[in-house]
Amino acid sequence: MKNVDYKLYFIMGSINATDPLSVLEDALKGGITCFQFREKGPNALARTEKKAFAQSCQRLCKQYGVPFIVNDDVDLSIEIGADGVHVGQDDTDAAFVREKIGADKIVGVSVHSVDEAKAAIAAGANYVGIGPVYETVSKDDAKPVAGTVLIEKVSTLFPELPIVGIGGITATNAEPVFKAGAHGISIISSIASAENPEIAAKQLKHTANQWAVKR
Ligand code: TZP
Repeated sequence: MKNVDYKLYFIMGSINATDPLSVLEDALKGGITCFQFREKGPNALARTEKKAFAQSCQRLCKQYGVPFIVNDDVDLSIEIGADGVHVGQDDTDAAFVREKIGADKIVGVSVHSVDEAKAAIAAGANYVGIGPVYETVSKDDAKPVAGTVLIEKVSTLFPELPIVGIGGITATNAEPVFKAGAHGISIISSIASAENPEIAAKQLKHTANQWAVKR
């Protein structure tokens, strides 16, 4: 799992769509390159239901050859053999995640400062998420809108570190995110809430292909 393509990184949980599995399949058909299973919030699934839903998402991702990353739940990721784990600053410690899931899995960390990016690298992160770039409707406790300044700083300091921008990103506002140095864009609503998620993903992929720097 070393050469992961983070260009179009879709994130979704059961609360983000009325028919989440069909949205995921449409997103996969539309060309997403990475998927994060993010089962969070007051109405999120738990225990056996969460595991069953995760496995259904994982099966679809496997079918399309797309990495399947679990948000925060290290035990679930190990239990089902996920490709990696993504953690925020208030979640499980990234170094602990790395130790538990092993060197060949993906560890992603959300960061909000250069120091947090440095700490993520030291903990063994494969990529960092930076945002919210724009206003988001998908995270109640999101930090204030940050624009692309931190993406630019972190990509200048650590040119080898894959960065994904997150928060309110659409096909029409993604260009500055790539121009700031991001390898990819992380998306919930502009795919999950789209009238046609497959077309939405295709449009985002087209934009990403246009602006992502060939590395
Ligand atoms: N972290 C920062 S913003 C955000 C997360 C999980 C939500 C992104 O969702 P959307 O709908 O693409 O703004």
